[in-house]
Amino acid sequence: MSLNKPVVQVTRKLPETIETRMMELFETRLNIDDRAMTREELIAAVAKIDVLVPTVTDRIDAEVINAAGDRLKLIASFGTGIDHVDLNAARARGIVVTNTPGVLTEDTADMTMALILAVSRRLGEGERLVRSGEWHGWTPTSMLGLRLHGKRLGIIGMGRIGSALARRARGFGLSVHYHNRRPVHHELEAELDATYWESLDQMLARMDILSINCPHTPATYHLLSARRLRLIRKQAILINTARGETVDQAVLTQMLIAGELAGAGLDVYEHEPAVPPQLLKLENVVLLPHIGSATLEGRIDMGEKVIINIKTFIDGHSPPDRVVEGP
Ligand code: 8YV
Repeated sequence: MSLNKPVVQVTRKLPETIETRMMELFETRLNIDDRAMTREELIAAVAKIDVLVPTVTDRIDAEVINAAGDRLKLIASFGTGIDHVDLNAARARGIVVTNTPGVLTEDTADMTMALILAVSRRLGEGERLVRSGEWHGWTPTSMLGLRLHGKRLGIIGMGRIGSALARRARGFGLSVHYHNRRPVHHELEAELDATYWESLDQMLARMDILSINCPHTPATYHLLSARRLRLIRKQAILINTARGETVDQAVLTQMLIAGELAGAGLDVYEHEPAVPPQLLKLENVVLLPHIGSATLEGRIDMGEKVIINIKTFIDGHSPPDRVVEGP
């Protein structure tokens, strides 16, 4: 593509510095009031633009992609997970797709560790108790939690975020285990002092804490199926800062209600922004509104990656964070 000022549609409000730079560089259509674009608005928009900058809240499926005009050549997504874009449909139309990997690793690992601490030490419950005015003072046996030091953490997906979590976990005295399609490089495995499990089933049955850190792909949809969830020890806790679709949420909810799992920390859900109402009533569950990467620094870094991807592409080069190659 060789366009001086491509028409770029941004679907959500981005940090101001990013929006301003995009206005300088491109013919940018911003979403100032930050209302999610409807399907009809998306379909109408893609017909007349060169670049689409969607986020996780936009479903860029085959219908949207097929409504694109010939000039739409790049989908530069704002975020790392790319499961909201139909990559096959983009490939078939010769549209390049990019994401923003690497810049939200530390923030998401921090939030995963925060959820591990919150669930094991009952932070949500304690905070609610104090705010309710019903706290009547210290007792030796009230609000007892799970000691982290010496426990086993099983990381499902040892990519960038999984490795960053492992580094933090070691500082808390957790022993690190992981399941991945392949073992990580032996130097990294030694640095993290991590134990590899080829069999997810076997790892699930032995851990005190499990954390999902893999992307959502067709292969990881309901990776934690009903059968696998039932392999987890009753005393264990489950943390998910990846994607809700990696877990059978209905079964997880039932297990938490029935006390077949000690607790859960969830930042993501299967049908966001819907959260199963039964979860809202449970004390042993900490629920967050998909804020794993929500730091100002992270959002600016993500925006800068989007700009670099668009700029390199319009200058005729291959953008650094290609997920789909294009023609
Ligand atoms: C982002 C995320 O905020 O990047 C991801 O994969 O899940 C989030 O942390 C979101 O995707 C922005 O579109």
